[in-house]
Amino acid sequence: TLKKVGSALISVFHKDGLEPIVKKLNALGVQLYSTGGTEKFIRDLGIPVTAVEDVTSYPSILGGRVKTLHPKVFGGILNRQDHEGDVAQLQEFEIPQLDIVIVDLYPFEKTVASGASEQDIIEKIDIGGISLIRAAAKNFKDVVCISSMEDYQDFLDLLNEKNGETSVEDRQKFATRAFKVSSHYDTAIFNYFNREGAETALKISEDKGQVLRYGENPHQKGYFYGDFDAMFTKLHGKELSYNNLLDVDAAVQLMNEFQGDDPTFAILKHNNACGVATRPTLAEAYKDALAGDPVSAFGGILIANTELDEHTAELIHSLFCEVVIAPSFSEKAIEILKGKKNRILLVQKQVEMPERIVRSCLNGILVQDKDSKTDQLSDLTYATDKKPTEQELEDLLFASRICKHTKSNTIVLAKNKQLCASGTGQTSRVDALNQAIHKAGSFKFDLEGAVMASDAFFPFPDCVEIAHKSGISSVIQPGGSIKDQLSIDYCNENGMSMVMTGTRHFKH
Ligand code: 93A
Repeated sequence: TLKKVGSALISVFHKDGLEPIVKKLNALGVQLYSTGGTEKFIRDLGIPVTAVEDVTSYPSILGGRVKTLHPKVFGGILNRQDHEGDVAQLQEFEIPQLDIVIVDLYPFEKTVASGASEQDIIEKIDIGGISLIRAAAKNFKDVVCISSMEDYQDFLDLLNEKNGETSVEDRQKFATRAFKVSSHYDTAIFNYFNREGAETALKISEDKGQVLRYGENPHQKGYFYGDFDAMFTKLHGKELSYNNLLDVDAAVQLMNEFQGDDPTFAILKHNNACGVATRPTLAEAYKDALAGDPVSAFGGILIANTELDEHTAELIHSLFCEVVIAPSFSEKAIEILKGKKNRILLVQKQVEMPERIVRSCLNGILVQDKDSKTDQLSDLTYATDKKPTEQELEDLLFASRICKHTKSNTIVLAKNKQLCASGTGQTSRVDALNQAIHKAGSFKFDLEGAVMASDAFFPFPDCVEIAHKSGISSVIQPGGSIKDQLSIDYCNENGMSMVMTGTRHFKH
């Protein structure tokens, strides 16, 4: 059921691209109605057009704010052509039937983006045009609705193709686009009005947060929102900075993986572990954690999973470090560590951390569940012919726990429950591995028999090849790459073992 068009109301902001349509409609004998500027544009083309004012017998008023908002216009669009009552009322009130509505709205978004004044922006909220679009689209059974200049060409093609006729499917397609235009338009207006709301969602009120000396850098303001005292008792030292707090967070999250283990000591810098070791005594654990990277340890954050004793305190004392965290400190240890005025000593009273992680993103926030999965022996599947030895298994799980708390992409190398080195926050996994191997070499680690943990799967077998050449004998990784088999084959051919955890531990 094709429908011939007989009349069109045209009211467009952008006149460019309109000329061929107007000419085509005129050639088809379509009666044109139009508003101020558009009417002039059409008339200047030498094409007959009727001003909307002549239909409504009303001038455009309020500086153009009301030009098409009139029952004679909307009656012409919204009437149902197969409805007796509607047809009769059209006659009664002398309302012209409108078969096509062509609108291109005031450019609201562009005006906002241009940095125009509020008054200019408000004036660009199209009322009449959006109403014409919604009315014509609602009545798509009878009316064609062209809702933006982007649709001019499609409409022209249709007019040419079907010689001015349209099917209800054609009209519904344009109506769908029209409601897309109107919803997008109103969303843009909402976003403009709600800009304060969006800002307040992130706004930091100085009275509620703890004012920090500064943010990540001295020229940035910084605040902490939380109950630090509920988690820690501060025994000594200067005020914690923004970066200290981030490091303390990273340290606590990491050491929570080692609760109940043998004495374990970790040293962190810039939120990543640069030394970790588990040993029969805390002093040994500290020594071997420090050996992991004595250079990075300078100015680091230190954390222990058991009471910090006098002997360990003596060893720590010669190191310049920002913060020392432990579940408790012996009297003697406190005395020793207080020997440096600024050194911050924290007793960690509470182990539990929130289950949700929040961070700012674009103009809002991102929220996610905490990564609370710690890889266990029972999670492992053995991918290679060769199985890891007991020692390797312990090291694999040790390395995987550190890996989980290191910035992605990361590779962690460990041996005898000591962190040998890691590659942190690299843009490729190979870079992370090479960084780790290089670091381990510079601190004289023998990687023969060391293990490698990866936070995510290996997309290619390159990492296991490089690892093998450095003496690494066993690998732990989530698995799940379509090319897993290539890495597994390489391990099999070269006497390496590999276990899969099934769990990725990205940390961005
Ligand atoms: O200010 S409006 O919201 N009031 C109206 O009644 C109205 N009718 C059409 N703006 C209105 N329009 C818009 O005017 C159209 O959406 C189009 O963008 C523009 C075309 O005006 P002119 O033909 O005078 O250039």
